[in-house]
Amino acid sequence: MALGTIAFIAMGWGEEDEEMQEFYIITTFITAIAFSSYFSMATGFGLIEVSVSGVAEPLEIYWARYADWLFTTPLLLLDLALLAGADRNTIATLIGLDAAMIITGLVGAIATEGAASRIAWWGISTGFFVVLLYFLVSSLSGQAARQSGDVASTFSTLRNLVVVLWTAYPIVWIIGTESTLGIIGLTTETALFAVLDLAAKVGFGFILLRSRNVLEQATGAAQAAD
Ligand code: RET
Repeated sequence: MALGTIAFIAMGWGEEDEEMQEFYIITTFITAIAFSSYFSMATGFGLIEVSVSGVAEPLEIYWARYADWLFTTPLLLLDLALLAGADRNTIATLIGLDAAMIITGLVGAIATEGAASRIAWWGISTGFFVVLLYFLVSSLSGQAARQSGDVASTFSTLRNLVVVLWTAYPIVWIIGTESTLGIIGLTTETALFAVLDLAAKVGFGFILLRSRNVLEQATGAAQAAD
């Protein structure tokens, strides 16, 4: 995450156009926030023990993930929305659904009332997620289709990446230790989240920022719409 942050700063260095700068600033913050979150988890600050009624062993919960996701997932959506030239209402709806998804997911992770209530919170969070995906593939994709060919095609690549990678998160959660099902252990779960986070943030950032031409066209289109 630190290397990604440095790379994105370097890629945006010397960019004079304010609208173009937005993409670099947003993407740099995404990995910088994740770096801080991983540092807190690596040093033990980001970890708590949660005793769940009816479950013998206390669960080890990395709450710092949720703090990271609460800020970084809206920023990822904002990057996508700016690329699509989306209107304010679409952006606000996506970010609202996303925040609801992460906050209810956090509640599920720290709930102590029993395994069933934790899984119920997972269900609520997944409900928000499904509606979020619906807006991504309907409204947002519809708005992106009005952009130039290159922008629309980068948008589709990134949108597909988001749909596939983000869908893995609730699956890892439910088969992992948070749900108390523990089909996979904490080490495997931690490794999976790390790989997903790297792909969804650093991989996403490189695809978005690799073509100056695409960003220029996207911001030009945004100006015309204004
Ligand atoms: C949780 C809890 C259970 C239900 C759902 C979840 C979704 C999480 C997602 C996270 C995405 C994170 C990203 C991070 C950084 O790159 C919170 C696991 C639906 C979609 C993309």
